[in-house]
Amino acid sequence: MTFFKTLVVAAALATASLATVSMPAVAEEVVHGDLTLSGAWTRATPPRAVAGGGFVTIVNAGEDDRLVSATANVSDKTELHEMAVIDGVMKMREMADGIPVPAGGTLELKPGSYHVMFLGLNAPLVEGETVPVTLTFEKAGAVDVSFTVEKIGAKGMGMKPGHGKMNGGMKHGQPKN
Ligand SMILES: [Cu+2]
Repeated sequence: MTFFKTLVVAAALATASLATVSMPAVAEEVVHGDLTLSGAWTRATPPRAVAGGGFVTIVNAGEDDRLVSATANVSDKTELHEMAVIDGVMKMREMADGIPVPAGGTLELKPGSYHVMFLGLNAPLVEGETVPVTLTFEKAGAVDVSFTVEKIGAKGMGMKPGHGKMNGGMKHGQPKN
């Protein structure tokens, strides 16, 4: 019995320390029908930034679906975007028809690729806070996900050239050609 008690105490201690260490970094996982959404995050923004990007991984265990819209109250508008290098220039455009989520596949919104775009931020995104976002799918319907705000410059170094400059002044959603 003493041995068992010791084990229980050890387990409790381990759990306690784990919780303390891992809390800030772990984003929630949301299961909605055949869809599993995980690792939702966005990036803290400097004081006068007008836009921010949101990222999340969507695993689809079911039929073909499509992410058709995103809504959030941190910004005037929330759009679905694609970023890609076209003729050597990093550009982004709105995915007006949404983004396919293939049957049995994964849609990854990540820096340098597809992302949720918060346009016209009402206030800077602050590290450690969360941004509630509703993602709507053609078939699966609406799913609420909390995006964790990570520090400025977090992860996705590939996104810095595009979004960094964009925040500084490049007109968004208006490719030059
Ligand atoms: Cu964008």
